Amino acid sequence: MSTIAAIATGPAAGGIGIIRLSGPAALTAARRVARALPQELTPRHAYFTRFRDASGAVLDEGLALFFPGPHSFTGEDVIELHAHGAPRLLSLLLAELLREPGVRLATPGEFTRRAFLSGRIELSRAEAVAELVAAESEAQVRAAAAQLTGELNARLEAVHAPLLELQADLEGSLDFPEEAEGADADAGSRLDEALGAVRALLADARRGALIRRGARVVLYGPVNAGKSTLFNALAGAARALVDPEPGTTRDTLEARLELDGLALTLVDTAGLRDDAGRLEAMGIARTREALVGADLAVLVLPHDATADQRAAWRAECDDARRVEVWAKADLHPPHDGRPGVSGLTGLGLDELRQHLAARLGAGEASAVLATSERHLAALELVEGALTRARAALEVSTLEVVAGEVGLALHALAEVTGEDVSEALLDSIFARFCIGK
Ligand SMILES: Nc1nc2c(ncn2[C@@H]2O[C@H](COP(=O)(O)OP(=O)(O)O)[C@@H](O)[C@H]2O)c(=O)[nH]1
Ligand SMILES: [Mg+2]
Repeated sequence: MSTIAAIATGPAAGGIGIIRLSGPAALTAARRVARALPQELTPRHAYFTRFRDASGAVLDEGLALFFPGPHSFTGEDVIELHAHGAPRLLSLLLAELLREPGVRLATPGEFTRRAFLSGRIELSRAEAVAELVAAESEAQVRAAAAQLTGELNARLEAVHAPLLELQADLEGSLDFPEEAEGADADAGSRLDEALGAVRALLADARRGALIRRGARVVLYGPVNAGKSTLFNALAGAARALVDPEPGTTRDTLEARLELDGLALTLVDTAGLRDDAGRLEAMGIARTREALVGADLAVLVLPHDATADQRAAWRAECDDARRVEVWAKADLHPPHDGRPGVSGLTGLGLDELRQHLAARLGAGEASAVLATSERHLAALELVEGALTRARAALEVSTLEVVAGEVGLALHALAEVTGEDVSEALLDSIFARFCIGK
């Protein structure tokens, strides 16, 4: 097994810069630059030491820590050298370490990959490290932390273990129909229970995926309703042009904001109208595209909208993803239960923010699972297989039921990493940065 080395801290200058080494040659390599380290090192003890180049000239002073395997992050001997966070200094030290035979530069995520391969952490926790490092919003941090502490794994195991037992019982019934008579009698209720747990997981996972990539909220409605004014007010900057002339907005405009810790992309769109000119019609086509990809669409209504008009605008986006607000509430107080907002005066904006946050499940971030598209796809496979197993129990043979349960177990094992291919590992760890 080769020894790997990398700068573990970010590429910019900072107070502290850390170089990490993992593998059998970690300690001998570290001694090339930290020559004064004692012969016997106390594990996890911080040694103050000088760092020198090959000629013996002092480059810096800092700390060296030794984490002997198997009780280290990777399960191998790990050394951390804490120097000052000067990028050029760190690359000089790293170059010196790489001169040690058997030591090479780590590939992206290789430390975490070794931690997974040595059984120190489960795959979902390894992925959580990547999520945490890439987190851009508070919700992403909290969700990644929950995954890091093994919450996802615990919930997967709660589905996996009973299913494994069920499969054993089903196969027992198949192999020895006489002895195992009735072993599958409660298969229906056991499948229902597993299905319930998987569906709950899936719901949280979908919300987790939303947090991960950030939600898209699209403002839409007729021309001149006040969408761009509302967009600017929510974005906190005069990003979109606002004008009494109808059809001012043609391109879709995006602004990034954080709502209750949830990363959010707000999209302003060209207003809907029938008699639009050529350019404006192209803008309206973009509005429709934006609506397709929206997690939530805010229909901005003018006070004088007719029932027919409202029905037509509503038809642009399904009910489940739509929120309706009355615009220009400073001029025209809302006349049904729907909230009124004014981008101009700020009236009703806090309520709108709260409403959007609640609809998107922000704030509940701590209960959310930081799941990737990969988890989501695997959980959908599990749900599909269990649903088919449940149906097969009524109309088909036990072989078919057992087959579907087997598929579900296989998909679950892929999430936990029990049963995972090299190629999948490559694609997962490719998302890491070097040094993690
Ligand atoms: N009084 C008032 N006027 C507004 C409000 N929002 C927009 N307007 C005005 O309505 C016109 C159209 O606004 P705009 O934001 O461009 O609407 P859009 O076409 O839906 O993007 C502009 O003259 C705005 O100043 C509001 O909340 N109150
Ligand atoms: Mg506009």
